[in-house]
Amino acid sequence: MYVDTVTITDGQQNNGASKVVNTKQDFMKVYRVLTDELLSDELIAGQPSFSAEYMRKMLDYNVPGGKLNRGLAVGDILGHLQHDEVTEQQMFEANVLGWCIEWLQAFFLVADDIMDNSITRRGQPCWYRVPEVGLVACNDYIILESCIYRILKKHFGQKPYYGLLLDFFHETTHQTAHGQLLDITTAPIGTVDLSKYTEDTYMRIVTFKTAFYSFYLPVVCGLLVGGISSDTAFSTAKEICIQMGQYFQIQDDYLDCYGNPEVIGKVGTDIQDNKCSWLVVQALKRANEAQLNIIKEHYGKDNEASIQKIKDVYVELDLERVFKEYEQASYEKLSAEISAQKELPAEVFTALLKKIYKRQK
Ligand code: GPP
Ligand code: MG
Ligand code: MG
Ligand code: MG
Repeated sequence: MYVDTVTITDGQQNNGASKVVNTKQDFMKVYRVLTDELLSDELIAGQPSFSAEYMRKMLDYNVPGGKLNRGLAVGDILGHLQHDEVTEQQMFEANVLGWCIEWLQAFFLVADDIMDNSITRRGQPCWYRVPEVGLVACNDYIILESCIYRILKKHFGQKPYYGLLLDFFHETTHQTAHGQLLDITTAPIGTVDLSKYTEDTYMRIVTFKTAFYSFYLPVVCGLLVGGISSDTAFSTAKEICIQMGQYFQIQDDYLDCYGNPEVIGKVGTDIQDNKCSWLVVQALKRANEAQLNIIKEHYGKDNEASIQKIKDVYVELDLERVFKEYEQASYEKLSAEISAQKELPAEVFTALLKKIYKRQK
C-alpha cells in the first residue's frame, strides 16, 4: 500500500486507517483547497486581479456544478477496495484525483458544447453562450485541462505511481478526443449519410468518447491510491467499466430525446445535430421504407417540424420500449459479469452501476 507523508492541506492527519465516511460536503471542501492552490500559483497571482477573478468565476461555473458521480466515485472505490478502512490522507488523495476527473470532464464539456452548438448545461447557459465569454471559452478549456497537471504535480509528484497517473490522464484524453472526432465526423452538418450510422461505429464512438473517462479512469484512480497496480486488476476493471460506460452513453442518447430538460439540465440537440445516436441507429434497423424516407429527409435539420417528424418515427417504432428492454438486459449482463469476476470486490462495480441504473439525469 502506498502511504506516505504528504501533509493534508486542511491540517487533519490520521496515519491509522479507520472508517472514513466521504460526503459530498467533504468533497466540496477539497474543491476549495484546490482552487485556492491553483489561484495562488506564482504566475496567476502575478497577473492583474481581474484575470484571477475571471479564472475563479470560470472554474466555479464549469467544474463543480454536475452530479459529481465521477469525482466521488474515486473515494467510494477506495473504500470498497479496503472495506472502508481508509486513512484520512488516502481519502484526501482519492478526492484530489476525483477532482482531476471533474476538471477533465469540465474541459470536455466546455469544448463539446461549442462543437454540439448546445444551449444549456447543468441548468445554466453553456459557458460559451455567456455573453462576456463567447469563444474565449476555447482558451478556458485549455486552462481547465492545464489545471489537472498542476494538481497532479503538486499532490502526486513524489509518488511512485506519478508516471502511471500522468499516462492514464493523457491516454484517456487521447481516447476521448478520438471518440469525439468519430462522433463529429459521423455527423457532418448538412449531409445525411445514413450508411455511416452502423452499430459498430456507434459502439466505437461511445466507448472512446465516454466510457474511458467516465468509468475506467475513476476506477484506475481508486486502484492506484489503494496501492493496486496489477495488470489483471486493470484488465478486469477495463472490461467491466467499458461496458458500463457504453450503457451510460446509451442512456445519455435516450435522455437527449426523452429526458426532461429541467431534470437533466440540458436541452437535447442530437436530432438536429445529425448525431449517430443510439436512437437513430435503432430506428434505422427497424424502419420500413416510408419511415426510412422520413429519416433521410428530416434527420439533421434544425427546425421544429423536422425534429417532430423524427420523434414521431421513434414513437411508431416504440423506441422507448426498445430502450427499456436494452436497459434491463444490460443491467443483468453487467451484474452477472461483476459477480463472476473475483479479482476485485464486487462493490467497486455494483456501487457504480447502482448510481446509473434507470437514471433520469
Ligand atoms: C458525451 O457526448 C461526450 C463528451 C462530453 C466528450 C467530449 C469530448 C471532447 C474531447 C470534447 P454528448 O455530446 O452526448 O454529451 P452531452 O449530451 O452531455 O452534450
Ligand atoms: Mg454534447
Ligand atoms: Mg457531443
Ligand atoms: Mg448527449
